[in-house]
Amino acid sequence: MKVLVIEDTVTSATLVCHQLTKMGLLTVHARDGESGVEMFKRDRPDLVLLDIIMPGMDGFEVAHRIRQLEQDGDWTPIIFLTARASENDLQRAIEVGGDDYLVKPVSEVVLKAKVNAMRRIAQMRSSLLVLTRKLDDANRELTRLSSVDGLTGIANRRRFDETLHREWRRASRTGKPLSLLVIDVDHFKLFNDNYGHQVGDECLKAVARTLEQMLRRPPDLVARYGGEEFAAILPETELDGALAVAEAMRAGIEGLGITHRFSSTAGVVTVSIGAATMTPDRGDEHGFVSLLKASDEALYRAKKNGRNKLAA
Ligand code: GH3
Ligand code: MG
Ligand code: MG
Ligand code: MG
Ligand code: MG
Repeated sequence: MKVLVIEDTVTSATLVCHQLTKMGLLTVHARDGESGVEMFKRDRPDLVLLDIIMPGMDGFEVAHRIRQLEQDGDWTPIIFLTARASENDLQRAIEVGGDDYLVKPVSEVVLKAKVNAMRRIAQMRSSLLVLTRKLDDANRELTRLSSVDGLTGIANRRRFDETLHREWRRASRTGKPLSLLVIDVDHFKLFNDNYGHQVGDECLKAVARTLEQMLRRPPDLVARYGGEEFAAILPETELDGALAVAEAMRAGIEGLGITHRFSSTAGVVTVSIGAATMTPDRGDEHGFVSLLKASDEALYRAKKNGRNKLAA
């Protein structure tokens, strides 16, 4: 711990520095306010002992400057040294940012008590800062986890719902079309029943990764909607564009070549995709339900058409 003593009277400074050194503390001494501020900048001490009456810049001004030099979250304890504790002086000492005061000549016992008290406060304060930082990190992680699907790592249903609401509202302001894809793995019950749930899980992860790779623009989002069903939100996208993304997804999943001998489609895992596009009316904030319904109905048609298909 480094202590900066700013005191113009040499005898008083020498005594205080001697006492501090005996306590095992490192001391630096400045003989006037100006050099005190400079030393503060250079040495960044852990504690400042500050005389009030000095030629040139007095202790009040020095304390004020030190508080201005501190960055957000910094705090260096300042203990004033005063010849007589007048109420006026103490009042000002507090106003300019002082934390405590010592009456000269400084008693070794009182000095020790006050330095230790400041040290304890500083330690508690830095523990608190560390804790606050950890809490912030934990909070961020919780926020992230609350929007991520645990199995596949892509967006979860909650994030999907929030995004759909938001994008629908945005589209209702901008008058731009909003497209939705609902993607369902074909005969996935048969896949699970024959290859096992664990292989099924691995399959879902691969499907999710591939679907995400097929997105084209930053605002596009694909989420695990539930079970073996996924959904993609494509803002400012016409049906043509949505179908192009859907076809890339369909072909991409088929191209993974995950064997599924029990599927009626291609001998590999495939998906069926329902697409719908709507341009919300101005001020229509809740019509996204009809967009979901239209995509679901399209998905049903894709399934009926033989699976591994798109429908709109
Ligand atoms: P369809 O082609 O008509 O969609 O048939 P399907 O078998 O895929 O549809 P169904 O809805 O009958 O079955 C879905 C299956 O998906 C049921 C369940 O075993 C499986 N499933 C849902 N969630 C998970 C999961 O998290 N992991 C695994 N391994 N399987 C899941
Ligand atoms: Mg003085
Ligand atoms: Mg299915
Ligand atoms: Mg089904
Ligand atoms: Mg399903």
